[in-house]
Amino acid sequence: MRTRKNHAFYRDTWAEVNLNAIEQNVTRIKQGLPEGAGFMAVVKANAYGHGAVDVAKTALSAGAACLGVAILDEALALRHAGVEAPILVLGYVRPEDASLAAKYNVTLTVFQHEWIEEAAVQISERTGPVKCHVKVDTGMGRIGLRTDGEWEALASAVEKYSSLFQLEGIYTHFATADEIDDAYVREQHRKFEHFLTAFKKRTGLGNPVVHSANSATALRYREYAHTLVRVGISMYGLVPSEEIAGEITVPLEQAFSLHSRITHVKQLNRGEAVSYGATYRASDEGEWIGTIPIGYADGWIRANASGGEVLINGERAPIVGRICMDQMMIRLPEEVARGTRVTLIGQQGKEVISADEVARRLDTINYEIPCMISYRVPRAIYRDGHLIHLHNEVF
Ligand code: PMH
Repeated sequence: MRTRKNHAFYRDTWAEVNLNAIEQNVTRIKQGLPEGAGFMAVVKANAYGHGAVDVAKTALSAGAACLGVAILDEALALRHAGVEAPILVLGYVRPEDASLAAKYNVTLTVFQHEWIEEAAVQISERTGPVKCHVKVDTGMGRIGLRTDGEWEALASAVEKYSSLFQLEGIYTHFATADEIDDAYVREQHRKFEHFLTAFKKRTGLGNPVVHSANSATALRYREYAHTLVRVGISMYGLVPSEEIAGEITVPLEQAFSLHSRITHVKQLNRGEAVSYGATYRASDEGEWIGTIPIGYADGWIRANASGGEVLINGERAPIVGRICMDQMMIRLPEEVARGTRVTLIGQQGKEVISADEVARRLDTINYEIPCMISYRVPRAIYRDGHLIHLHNEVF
């Protein structure tokens, strides 16, 4: 079972990930950074749905210095795949799991002095110290310390167990870097500078790792690059928001596309219905309807039916009727052969359906689109036009 898993798929729906696009995006974003600023490739959530191991390796070979993930499990998966680069867990890790982080040389985010006390019991001189970055909440309101008192308490706890915790860096996260108005970002930066000064003074670290920039910040506020930028969405070729899309001068190429094939074609009489609820009725005599094997269990949620289109033979075709768990229907301009390729996200000829278009349709942000395409859709990983890996989590 084990050897077979992941290497093949037996359905006509798949996602393609173009590693050359990711490589190029990393290179281009890096070119815009100030001299000496490093690049953290944010590969949490299976690299925003693209496949964490391949994206991580590609980003590292394109010049990324380190990786960011959300949870310890994601860091361990990368280690098990042979990735040796520094990895920072951006989210909370349970103190009882700190020893595992130490063992696998995974850097943790710290911001609570009690956490240090609890984790200290779990880490031994044998596992070695766990590397830590201090997280400061300067206005995101998610995780991080907020006051001088909280910083002092954390610093004291770390000093008390100096053989168990190795403070390497300090960081924060911006809440509004993808909006035109910069007032809130400037305010967050000012607060961060305050903690940065206190951090340097207290730790005596001459050259700490300092970072605050997500994609929007890295692309729009060069002066906030510090020693490292943490780039997710734009590495995948997507703009952080529609609001600032016009400001972004770095050319980005979308790496993710989603495809399927026609499994069944039929002609309906006027008034005949399609799918649950029989909500769609053929308005013309002899309307051609195609069935595609993708549905809401694939993350292709039902809301895609309202106003949604796909590409077939280089043309747009509307989704008709309700989207089912595993299948949906489209109206075809003419009869097409079973097996004809359908593109749900991506390009066919001159037509493109971008992740941004799907996000607008679903009234959400582009980040959600590749993330929501579920485990059931195999990821076909391409480099230089060749399929190099296939990830099928089902079989
Ligand atoms: N750093 C942290 C702490 C993050 O949470 C994220 C993204 C990034 C960097 C990368 O941001 P980018 O993709 O805009 O470049 N985190 C999230 C999130 O929690 N929800 O959406 C994006």
